[in-house]
Amino acid sequence: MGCLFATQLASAGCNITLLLRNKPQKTSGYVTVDSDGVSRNFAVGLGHAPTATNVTHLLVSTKAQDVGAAVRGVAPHIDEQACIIFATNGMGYAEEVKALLPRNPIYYATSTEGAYRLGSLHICHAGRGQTRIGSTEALPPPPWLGDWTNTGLDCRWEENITAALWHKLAINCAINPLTAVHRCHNGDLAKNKQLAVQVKQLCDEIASISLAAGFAMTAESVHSDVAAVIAGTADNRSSMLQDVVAGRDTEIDYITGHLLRTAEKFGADAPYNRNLLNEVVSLG
Ligand code: KPL
Repeated sequence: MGCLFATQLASAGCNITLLLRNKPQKTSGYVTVDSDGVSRNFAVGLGHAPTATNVTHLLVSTKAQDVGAAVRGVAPHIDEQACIIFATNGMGYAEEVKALLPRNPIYYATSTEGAYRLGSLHICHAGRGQTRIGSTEALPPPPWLGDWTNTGLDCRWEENITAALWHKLAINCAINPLTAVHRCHNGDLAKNKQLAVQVKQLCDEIASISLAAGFAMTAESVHSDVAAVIAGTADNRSSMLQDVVAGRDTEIDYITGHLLRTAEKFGADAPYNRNLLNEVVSLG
């Protein structure tokens, strides 16, 4: 998603530098985006966090478990006004950043755009969706929102981004861990009767926790929304399954882990989600 946003913002006239995990050989390069059978190259700057300078807007699109390290790497080079925008799955990863950079304004982006990696700096923009951006600190829409709405993507301001992030978390809780444990496509969660029963059990718990935590709309719609996402992404392998297959750490602590910490806060129990978290942890 980082490459997708970077290329779209670059084409809207923003000065973009991709901060790569490993130090790049060059200071500029191209990101290739395949979309509707056409490949397009977008010129971007290339950099490395420890040498980054003049960072005014930091878009963090790492895995949730890598957010802290990624921001720590750039922190010495960004000033107090620099905006931090998280485009990351899950919830509960921003606390470490807030402790590190207490004065910087923080925003969140949650997206249903479909994009996957084909290679280094090469992605496929597979499906159109919507990106909602908002603040959990009651900040007003920032001036740079116009850069996002000028991209070819459907981007809009979201007044209640916490509810939007929670809704995405609820969907991910019901789909990602189960597909990772059973190494199946999203669609198998509806096709396979036993898995469909498990989805229902997970959703029942997610609905009760959502209600207790004040997310009544998610509580009401989670069963049907999960069914719709399973149908709409039937041939996909969830991001958590891809992490497991690639031997990477998963985002389970920021997805089901966050759900369970919220449940605990409200004195609720969620045994199906807890067992599933333990199963995913034992995979690694
Ligand atoms: O967001 C996803 C993910 O894989 O992380 C879903 C919606 C489950 C699509 O696969």
